[in-house]
Amino acid sequence: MKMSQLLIPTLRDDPGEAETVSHRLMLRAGLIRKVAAGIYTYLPLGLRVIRKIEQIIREEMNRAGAQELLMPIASPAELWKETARWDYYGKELLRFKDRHERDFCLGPTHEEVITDLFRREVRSYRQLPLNFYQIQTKFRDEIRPRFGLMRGREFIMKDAYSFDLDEAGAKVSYQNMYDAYTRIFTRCGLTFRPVEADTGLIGGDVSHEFMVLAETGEATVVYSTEGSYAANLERAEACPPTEADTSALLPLTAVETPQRRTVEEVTAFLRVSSRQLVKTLLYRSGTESVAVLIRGDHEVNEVKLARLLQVTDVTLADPDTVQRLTGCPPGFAGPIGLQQVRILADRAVEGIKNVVVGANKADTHYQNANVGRDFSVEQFADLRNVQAGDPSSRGPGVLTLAKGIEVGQVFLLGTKYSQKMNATILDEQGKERLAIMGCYGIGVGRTAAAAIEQHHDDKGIIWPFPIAPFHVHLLTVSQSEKTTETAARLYPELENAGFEVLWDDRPDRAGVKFNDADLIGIPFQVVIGDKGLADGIVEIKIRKGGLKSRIAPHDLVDHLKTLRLEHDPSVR
Ligand code: 9G3
Repeated sequence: MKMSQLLIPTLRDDPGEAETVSHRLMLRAGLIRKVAAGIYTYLPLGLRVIRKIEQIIREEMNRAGAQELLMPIASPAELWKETARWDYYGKELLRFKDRHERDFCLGPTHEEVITDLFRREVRSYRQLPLNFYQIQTKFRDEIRPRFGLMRGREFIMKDAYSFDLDEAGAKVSYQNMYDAYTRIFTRCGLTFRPVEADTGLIGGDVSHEFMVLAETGEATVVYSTEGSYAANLERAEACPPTEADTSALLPLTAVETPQRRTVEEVTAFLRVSSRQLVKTLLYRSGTESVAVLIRGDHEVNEVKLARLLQVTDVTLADPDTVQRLTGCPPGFAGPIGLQQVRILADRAVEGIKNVVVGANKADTHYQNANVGRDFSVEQFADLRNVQAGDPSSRGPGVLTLAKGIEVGQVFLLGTKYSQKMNATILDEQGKERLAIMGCYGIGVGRTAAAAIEQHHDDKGIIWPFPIAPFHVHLLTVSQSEKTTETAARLYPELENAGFEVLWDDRPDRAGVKFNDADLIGIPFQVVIGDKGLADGIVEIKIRKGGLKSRIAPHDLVDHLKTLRLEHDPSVR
């Protein structure tokens, strides 16, 4: 392809709106352009990357025995009402009416639509297992779309849904997808880690997220320094404390703490460690309020709390609610004498003695408060985020925290959807059974963005060979006949040898072309100019590492074939 004939609007300067490397480089390299918040056009170069990733996904999904179909983007409300998700999701679900005033949404995911297809078309256990996938544009009206393709409102997702007769079969389907995802992200050149994830209230208990380790990731990955335990922060289990405090119980004393509300303010004022303070946080879940006790140096994990309470989400109580429940403004709530609410506590609170707590009175705290003597706790549970250095709850080692980008997630759904939608199949005895489902997603644009986060330098993108928009960037740095003729001869030779070639035939200065080539990040650059040709050579530069070599034009194709063996795992 000639660069003069492709729209590749590279930008020299940093676009102000971009906060992450991948967003910045996707705009600068002319891969994408914004149309509206979280909504982008894929320009020719960006689309080639997307298509490469899609092709890898297709190959591996087909290899895994999944079959491709394509469901509509418009989803009728009736199906979403069957699972109660029409009402469950708020504004994130983009709704519209057709000319007959019938309700629809733009599909944010397709559990309902595929389950409807399954219950209409599949009858017998003999047809199972089944796994359907599609690669399709989804819409979610995110409050805060950002980071370009990383968190868009409109985005391309590969979603897959498996159907099995029993749990054992569903587990095989799940493992099969887990393995396919491992192959997909490996082929895309990513350094990633599958981690245990929370399923929310989806039912079943198995889910993994595929996390690409990157500083700009919005997710927190927790893994053990030894052993194989890895989970996301929502899920990662805290070890209950092993040694109990054996201090003697001291007498409870009320102390004035004027205007000291936060852990920092109170502990500095009272000269105690934040580990000796127990925070009392009031949460609302549906119609109920609960108090959560947590050590001063810990943070409540709201996903764990919601799971314990068996609700979909919890929110911190507003100041008015705090005042109503405790009789004091926020910052001074405590468990002593607290009525009306259940008191839950994190396990780390169980064994500590003589702690500081709020006194349910403005500007007052208690010192030397003790569980059992001064207040009681209805239930102790793991309700906190783990911290770096905590012992692993499974196996040896201590926990390390890192940032990650979630590029894929696999779920064992069980019968959550098949039950609500009555998707049954006949078993060997002719009895109706609910199908056991799994669902599996990959963010295609996010995978491209994650690849850039992992593979770039200060000059631009360094594409992993398998997802690069082109393999060879031919740069002619003079307009002479000799240079043009050489390029025109090498171009088809390279294409015939299986290389995808982008020829920068623009009448620009060499410097501009070099900068654009580094920015766009095609793995092999070939520079053809009068000076080199006079010496009988063209120059090769490998984008990754910047290694340059000089080679006779007639040896170019063979030389690049050899280099490809090193850079393209698919030809090994
Ligand atoms: C919605 C809206 C947003 C959503 C969902 C539904 C997330 C929703 C979870 C999933 C689960 C799996 C199939 C592929 C793999 C992931 N955000 N989820 O269900 F209506 Cl507005 O999408 N779906």
